[in-house]
Amino acid sequence: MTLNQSWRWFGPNDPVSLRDIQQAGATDVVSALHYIPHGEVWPLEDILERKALIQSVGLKWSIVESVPVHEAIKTRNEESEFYIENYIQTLKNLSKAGLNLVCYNFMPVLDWTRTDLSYSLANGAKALYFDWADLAAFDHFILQRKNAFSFYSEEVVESATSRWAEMSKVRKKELSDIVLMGVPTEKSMSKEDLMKSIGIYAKIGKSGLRDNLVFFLKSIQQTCETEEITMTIHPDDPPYPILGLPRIASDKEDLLYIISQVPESFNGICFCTGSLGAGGHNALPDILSRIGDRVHFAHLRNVKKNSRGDFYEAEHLDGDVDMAAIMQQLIALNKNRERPIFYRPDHGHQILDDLKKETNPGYSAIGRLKGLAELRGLEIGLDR
Ligand code: DNO
Repeated sequence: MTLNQSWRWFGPNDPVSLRDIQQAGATDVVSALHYIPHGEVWPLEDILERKALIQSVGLKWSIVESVPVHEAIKTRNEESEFYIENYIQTLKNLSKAGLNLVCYNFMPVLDWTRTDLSYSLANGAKALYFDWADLAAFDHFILQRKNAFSFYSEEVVESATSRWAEMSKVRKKELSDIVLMGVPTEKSMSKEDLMKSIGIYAKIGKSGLRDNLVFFLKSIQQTCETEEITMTIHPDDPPYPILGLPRIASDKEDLLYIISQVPESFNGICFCTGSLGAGGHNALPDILSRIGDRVHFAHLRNVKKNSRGDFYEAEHLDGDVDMAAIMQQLIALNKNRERPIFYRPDHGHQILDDLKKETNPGYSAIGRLKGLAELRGLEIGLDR
């Protein structure tokens, strides 16, 4: 049995069509009902409609990414019970529709964070970039968080200050929009709401957030077990606390903790090589060797970091992540599975015709097509 190649599709508004996905060589689709506000129940008929649409071209909707976890659950405030009930109902509806592999994250307020969405590479391709000095500039000058600069190294503060002094108005606005942006096609957050959340999470801290995750998992456990649903948590991206927000899925210790607290098999992991790989503290083959039996889904993507921890998204087989080593481990893990491990080429460069098109950041067609082709080749070659 080979690994399963899937592809993220944002739905009918995605500029990448289902035909494109098929032509790119994927068999399975990763999708979500992004138009439903976080926390609301996904109606069964909406799920079935999306499923039918995907099936109409001969593809299969196999993974739900993400069923977002409402902030009330992450902060476990007085509304959390209501939102957990909603989450459970959504899981039941997904199961009725035959969907039983779910990806989610437990990152406070912001999903993945970058500071530049069109970083130019030497060959003219565009990639996503995360720069600590830009983040510090956002934190101190735009968000104006109290003592923001005290959380960064002197070197980062210096470059943030000088960069800000020369930054155009347009770039300042762009930087702000990029940091406040969440998942493409979903709503961005406001500066004011972000500040409010930072205050709430400061009180919760890392151990409080861990407790809230464990509580959430235990609350949905019975449903997952009855409905045979596997949950896979996506690691923090980047795998560091940012803007004073705690992080609980950033490294080996975090992931082992999550498994140890909720050891039942429904509690799985989405192994994202780009998110984990952005952390200088993370040795990916080692992490995968420890948590491999819990990995049901992988996001395969590469990053290149500098000594300060800034990084850009590199080509899938280039960069700091030894993709061949990871692929070899995934192939070995997959041999003992009843259901194949799914992976998707995560993000891709904006290249060729896509440079002229409006695309969802990280999710243009051609860069991912290239990534998928390389990953498939790698798998077949290594498995021979
Ligand atoms: C970024 C994605 C994430 C991921 C969520 C999972 O490109 O990998 O947005 O979908 O964090 O909940």
